[in-house]
Amino acid sequence: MSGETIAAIATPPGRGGVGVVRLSGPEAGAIAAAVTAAPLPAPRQASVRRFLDQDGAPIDSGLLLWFPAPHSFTGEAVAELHGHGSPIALDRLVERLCQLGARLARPGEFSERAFLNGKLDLAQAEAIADLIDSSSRQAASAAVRSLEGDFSRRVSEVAEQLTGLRVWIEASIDFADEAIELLAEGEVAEQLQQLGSAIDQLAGSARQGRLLRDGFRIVLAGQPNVGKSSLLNALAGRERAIVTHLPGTTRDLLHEQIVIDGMPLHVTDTAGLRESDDLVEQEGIRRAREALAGADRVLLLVDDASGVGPAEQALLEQLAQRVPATIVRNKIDTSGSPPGEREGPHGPELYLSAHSGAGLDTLRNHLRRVAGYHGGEGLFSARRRHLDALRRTRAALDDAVLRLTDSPELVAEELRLAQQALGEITGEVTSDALLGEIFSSFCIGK
Ligand SMILES: Nc1nc2c(ncn2[C@@H]2O[C@H](COP(=O)(O)OP(=O)(O)OP(=O)(O)O)[C@@H](O)[C@H]2O)c(=O)[nH]1
Ligand SMILES: [Mg+2]
Repeated sequence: MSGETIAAIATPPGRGGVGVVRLSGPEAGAIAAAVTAAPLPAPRQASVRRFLDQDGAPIDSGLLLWFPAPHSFTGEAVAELHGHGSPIALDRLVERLCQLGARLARPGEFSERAFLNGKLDLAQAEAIADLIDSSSRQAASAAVRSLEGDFSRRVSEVAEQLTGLRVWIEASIDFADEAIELLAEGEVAEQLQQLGSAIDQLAGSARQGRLLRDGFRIVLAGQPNVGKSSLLNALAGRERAIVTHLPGTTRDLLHEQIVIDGMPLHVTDTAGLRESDDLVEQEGIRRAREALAGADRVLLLVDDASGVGPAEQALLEQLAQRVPATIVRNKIDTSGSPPGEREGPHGPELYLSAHSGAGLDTLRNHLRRVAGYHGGEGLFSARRRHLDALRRTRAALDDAVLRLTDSPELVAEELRLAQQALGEITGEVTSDALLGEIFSSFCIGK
């Protein structure tokens, strides 16, 4: 537990009805009593107080809440000062608290202390940040579920099974000959397989959760004038991008966030790909190619009347190994093709019209499907870090299976690695670097 008392404004910057300042640490009670020049109120009961400057003049007035340790968010002594949402008054109040012995909190420091004091595990602490940053209702409820421990519980269940198996194998190492027989009997193999599928299930849910949190990145690409910007506007439901009949209208990358059934989608519109002498356009095309490389999926637009030509084929070949692509045949309102999804020589092709909106629903369903999104019900939020830990857990289990014919010591070692990787999710196993990385991305006052 830290000896320092920290202070920060907990409400968002700007003006509002109420502004909250939090204090946490051993001196929180003394500092709160000093700034109000009054005794502390009864624990967890709101009392009206004036918040005073060094001369005893009021900075603001409001409610004081007092949470003696360990019954607080951080597990330390905490005081909350609920004043008015005036940025000036709140700044002055924090300044005064620092004069009285507190110091400014670093980003995420309240949550970090809550984690270090065992009030939350790491996945729950991350879920607080994910709830605050969530960009759809489904993402918000998934984050709440993680915050309430749904994800951590499922991780712990698997971790317990893993511990059971480890104990058993490590105990049997002492009776070496029998241990090898035990391993060979197939029961261990079966348990390892069960654990493997439990991890796979967990990873499946976590992937959905990560999708809700981070979204799916699509890049619209194609030759000039095929209707990339028009499609961006149609998906966004507003005139986000400039559309003209002139080829080469879009130069810069344009980003737009849209939500399909709760799944956030980051859509990037790009400059039409062609040979150009124009310096600005050349740079736009360079950026377009860069954006393509970072996409989860590329929508390659063509005019339905012309279809896929050599330029598109060349691009598909370049992408082939790295980024999956869907061909979108736009402008069916002039070509006369019916809307919908049909299999073409280069994979699925979507027939639609950015103008009339025909076929847009098929596109939305297609995007849900290729993102692997099954709807937000019952999900918990998860991060890339969690998926990575699950992947390493799974790899160690696979290695353990390979070692079965080898030696029980090596099986035991792989299981230890598996458990360690799993423990990183909830924070049983952590490094200072990892904690620093996680909590520094939080905002101040959280
Ligand atoms: N008939 C018809 N015209 C379309 C459709 N979509 C786009 N257009 C027209 O095609 C022209 C080019 O549209 P944009 O959306 O600017 O095309 P772009 O691919 O963004 O073009 P660049 O930015 O130059 O690469 C405009 O005149 C649009 O009105 C469509 O579905 N049907
Ligand atoms: Mg454009």
